[in-house]
Amino acid sequence: MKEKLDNIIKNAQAELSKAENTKELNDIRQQNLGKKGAFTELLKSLGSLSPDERPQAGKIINEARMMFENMLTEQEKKIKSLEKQIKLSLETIDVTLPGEKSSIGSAHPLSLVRDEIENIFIAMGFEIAEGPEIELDHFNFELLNVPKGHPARDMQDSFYVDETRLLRTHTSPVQARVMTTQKPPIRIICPGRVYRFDEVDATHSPVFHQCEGLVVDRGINMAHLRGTIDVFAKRMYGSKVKTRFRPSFFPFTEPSAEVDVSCYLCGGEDKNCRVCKGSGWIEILGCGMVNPNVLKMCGIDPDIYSGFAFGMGIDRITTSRYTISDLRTLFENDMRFLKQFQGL
Ligand code: 2NL
Repeated sequence: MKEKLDNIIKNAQAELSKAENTKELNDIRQQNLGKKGAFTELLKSLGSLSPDERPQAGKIINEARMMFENMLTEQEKKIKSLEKQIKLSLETIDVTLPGEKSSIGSAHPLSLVRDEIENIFIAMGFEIAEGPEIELDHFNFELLNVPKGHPARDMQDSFYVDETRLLRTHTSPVQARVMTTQKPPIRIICPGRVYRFDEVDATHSPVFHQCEGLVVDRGINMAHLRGTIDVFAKRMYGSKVKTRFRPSFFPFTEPSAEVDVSCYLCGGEDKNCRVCKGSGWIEILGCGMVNPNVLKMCGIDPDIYSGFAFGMGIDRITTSRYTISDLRTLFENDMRFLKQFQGL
């Protein structure tokens, strides 16, 4: 018995030292401890011994088995660590390899034009004001002298969210909010997204962008409006351009005007000019003196204060500035289009 055990141990030791991976190790485990394993067979053979020999024999078999199990555990540790090392060496990361270059985006043409407009007015002492795109009809219409029943409030023209709220149809409500919460002097511009019920085509979109402006102080008159707009036009389109005011109508201003700038491309010289279509003038904005009713409704005394306001469409300025023939390209986010503005 002793001899048999010594043999098993010697054998196992030899096999274990040759084992190179977990599979081989498991085979050796099976060969010795499995159902037909060496130790199992020996334990079975105990039955053929006499009762007084059995305890002693069982004891040495178990001791030998424990020895085997210890050897197995030792070898298992070695193999596991070896296998781990191999796995790691295969997974090595070369930290000196150059990284993957992530492409830097570019400003959207609408943002480029908005920034240009903002910078011109900031230089004249204006501040930028912002407000919600879902607006109360109180700020969007009521305070701006557009009473219930006015055609602009029709469901056909505006996106209503419920009875009292809609997607703002202009950025004027931002200015109305400022007038109700701040004391003059007020000098602000309000760029932002606005919404009107419109079919989409090359020149119309239900989502578009505006920049409005508002000045309220003591003694503000039409000359201030004229001068401010003229400086804006010259900084935006070049120092050579002239501006002209034509009478117009807006419910929130009185008197009101539309402003044209002399053609920055042909100066009125080209009958076939693609920018001014040969007229020599390009309409750029609408404006006027803030209607005293509007001042009053916003909590400003029209006997003390007066103001001027203006509004322009950013989308149309953008399409003419960059010769974009279809407005829709501004909203499609096609990278082939947007990449052309990289670095501008
Ligand atoms: C246009 C014309 C305009 C205004 C906007 C305004 C705002 C307040 C009070 C008075 Cl809070 N007026 N805004 C005034 C005149 C014209 O926009 O053609 N926009 C694209």
